[in-house]
Amino acid sequence: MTGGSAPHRCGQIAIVGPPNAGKSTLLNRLVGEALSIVTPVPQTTRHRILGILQRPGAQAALVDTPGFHLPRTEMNRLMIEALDAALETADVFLLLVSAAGRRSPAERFGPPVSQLVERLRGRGKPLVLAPTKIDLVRPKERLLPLLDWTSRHVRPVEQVPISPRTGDGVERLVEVLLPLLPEGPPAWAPDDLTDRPLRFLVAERIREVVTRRTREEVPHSVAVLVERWDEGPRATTIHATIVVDRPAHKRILVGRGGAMVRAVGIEARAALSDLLGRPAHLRLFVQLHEGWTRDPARVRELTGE
Ligand SMILES: Nc1nc2c(ncn2[C@@H]2O[C@H](COP(=O)(O)OP(=O)(O)OP(=O)(O)O)[C@@H](O)[C@H]2O)c(=O)[nH]1
Ligand SMILES: [Mg+2]
Repeated sequence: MTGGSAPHRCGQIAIVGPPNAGKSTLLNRLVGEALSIVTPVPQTTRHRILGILQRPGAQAALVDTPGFHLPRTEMNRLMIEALDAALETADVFLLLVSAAGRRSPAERFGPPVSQLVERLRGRGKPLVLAPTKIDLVRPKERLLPLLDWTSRHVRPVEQVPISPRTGDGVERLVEVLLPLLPEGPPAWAPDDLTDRPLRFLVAERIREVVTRRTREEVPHSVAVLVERWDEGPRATTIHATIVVDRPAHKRILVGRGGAMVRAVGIEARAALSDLLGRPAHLRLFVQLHEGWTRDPARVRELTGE
């Protein structure tokens, strides 16, 4: 957005797509801060995460959403609720679908992505499509059948192939998105990055480390609660509990002689010092709440939604 006489634009962009498409990686790149957690495990993002893209003449509130999937547990259902809430308030939809691998366009856009596209269509807002992970597509001509198929079947207002990881295509995507926002004065202070409280970002950083270090079903059964927070003169001490829903998962997370929880603590402490901009000490506990992912009241309590 350049040119002194152009009107200021301000609005919301919902970043949507199937799990693992690179939505959170893109949000972090656009905001320039690791706000939303990124892991190789599908269904990492659970909440609506808002990051603010600041450009001369425009502000876009980018809403990262949980990957769209068919809900199986109470937690899944809440994740879809978070997605629907983001669709409700958005001015523009940005759909991310991975272009990596050998699946045909029809396979990529089969269920659950087709169901997501249906959900978007009914709302009459502009849809921009960004095929992602193009660093894995060589030669680039291999993108053409996908772009051709989607322009006929999904009919976005524009398509921009991107790599959230390398940044390839991301500036072009911003140039396409900002003019689609409604005119309006700035809604955020120039240095605002997010509307999520620091406590939430801290809990998510810890969950990111746990998710990266554990496998199978464990990441999906983990919640992190920040219990206490002491600002010391030189360091911040954070007391947090990692909640799991099965005895076997507790055994994995504690590890032999406490090795796993200790390793998580060391890695998370470094990430938290980074986030807080001062030394952080972390006291971590592992607690069993059997079956919490299936209990609506517990899910709300433990995920803070
Ligand atoms: N090669 C490659 N990998 C990427 C790219 N973007 C993201 N990834 C990786 O893909 C995985 C998933 O990325 P996320 O950003 O967490 O994906 P997401 O869409 O937010 O996933 P959910 O929150 O589970 O819905 C991570 O391991 C990322 O590092 C990309 O452009 N290229
Ligand atoms: Mg995510």
